[in-house]
Amino acid sequence: MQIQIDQARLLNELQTLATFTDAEPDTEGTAVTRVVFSADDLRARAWLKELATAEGFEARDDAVGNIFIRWVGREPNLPAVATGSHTDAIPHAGMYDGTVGVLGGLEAMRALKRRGFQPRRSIELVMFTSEEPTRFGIGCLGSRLLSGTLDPTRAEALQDKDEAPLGTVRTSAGFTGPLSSVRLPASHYHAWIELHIEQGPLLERESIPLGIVTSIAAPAGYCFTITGFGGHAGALLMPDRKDALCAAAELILSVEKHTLATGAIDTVATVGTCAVHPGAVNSVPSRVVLQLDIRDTNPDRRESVMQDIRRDCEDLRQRRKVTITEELVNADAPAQSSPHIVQLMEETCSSQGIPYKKMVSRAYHDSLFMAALAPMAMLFIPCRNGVSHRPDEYAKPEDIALGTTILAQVLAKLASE
Ligand code: HGY
Ligand code: MN
Ligand code: MN
Repeated sequence: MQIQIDQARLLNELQTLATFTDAEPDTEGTAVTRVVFSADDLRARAWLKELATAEGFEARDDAVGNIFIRWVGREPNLPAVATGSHTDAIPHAGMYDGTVGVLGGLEAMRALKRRGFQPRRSIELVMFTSEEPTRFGIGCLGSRLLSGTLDPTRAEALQDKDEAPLGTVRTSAGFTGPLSSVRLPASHYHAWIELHIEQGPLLERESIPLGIVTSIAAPAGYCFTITGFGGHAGALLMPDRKDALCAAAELILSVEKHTLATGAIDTVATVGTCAVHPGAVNSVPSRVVLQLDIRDTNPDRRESVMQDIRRDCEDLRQRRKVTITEELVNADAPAQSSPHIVQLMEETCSSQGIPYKKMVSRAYHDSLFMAALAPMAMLFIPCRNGVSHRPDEYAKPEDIALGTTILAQVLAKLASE
C-alpha cells in the first residue's frame, strides 16, 4: 500500500514536543528533560491530545495517565490494533527516544486516513505514563499497570525523591480513579507494535534503515544500601573507619567484574546512581545508596551474576564491618516478538526492497509489557553513533519517515485482519 508520510509536519511536531522541557540548552544537540507529571509533561500531554482530536480521533486518559487515541474502525467491537510509545524523558536526554513512536504513530494514522483507508479493526495510539524510571524508580509504570505486571497497591505507594507517593502526584495531576481500573483484559488488543530509535549503533554501522525486533532483553533493578560508620575526616583514624563509600566502590567494581565474566555480550549491568550520606567533603561517608540496572536476554544468566555479587557483598560485610541491604525493584522476563507480526514486517520491507535487520532490543520498552497483553513486535530506526539518553541523540528525517511508513503499512495489514 502506497503511503505518503508528511515528513515536514512530523519533524516539526517532534521539534515542538522537544520545547516542552526544563533542560538547560546544550551545545551538543537538543537537550530534553521531561519527567513524568512535571509541568512540561502535562503540557506535552495536552498538546498531543489536541493534535489527535483535531484529526477526529477519540482521546482518553486512564487513572495513571496513559493516553489512548483511537481511530474507530468499521467493526468497533473487534479488539483493536495498537501502537505507541512514551514522551517522558530522563534528565538532559534527547528528543527522539519514545517520541518517534508516539508522533510517528499519530502520523501513520493520519497518513492512512488521508489515503482513504478504512480500518476494519480500530487503530489505537497509546502514550504511556512514565516509561522512564526517573521519578518513581521503576520504568514502564503505565504499561506495567496496563498488563497487570505491577500491583496497583505497590504502585500507588511508590515515592519520588521528595517522598511524594505516586497516588498523590497522579491525582494532583488530574488522574483520579483507582489504579486497579488501569489493567486491560488479555483480549483487549489484537496486536501491539512500537516504532523506536535503536539506541544502539548496529543499524547505522551496517547502513540498514530498519530493525525488526525479535526479542527484548529482560531488565532487573536493585537498590543496595551500604551502612558504615561516619565521622570527622580528620579525627577518625583509618584503622577505626567503616567507610560506606569505599565499600560501595568495591561493590560497583564487583558488578562490572561478574558481568564481564559471563563472556556474553547480552549481559549488561550499570550502577547509575550513588547517593552518599552525609555528602560532605570532610565527613567520612556513613551511608551509600546504589541503584543497579542489570539486563540480559537470558534471565538465568542475569541471576547468576546477582549470586556472584551477593557473595562479594558477604565478603564486604565481614571485611569492612559494614551492613549491606539489597532491595529488589524489578526483575522482569524477556519478551519474544510475535512471529506473525515479524513476518508481516519482513514482507512489508522486502516487497519494497527495503533492507532490514532482525535484532534484539537491549533497551527495554513498554512493548516488553504489552507482550503480555497481545502479540507484539517493534520497528527500530538508526540513531547517530548509537547514542541515546543524551542531547546529541539524533535520527535522520528520512529514517523517521521510512520507519513511519512501514509502521503505517503494517498497522493497515493488522487492522484488516
Ligand atoms: O532504560 C531503558 O532501556 C529505556 O530507555 N527506558
Ligand atoms: Mn529511554
Ligand atoms: Mn524509550
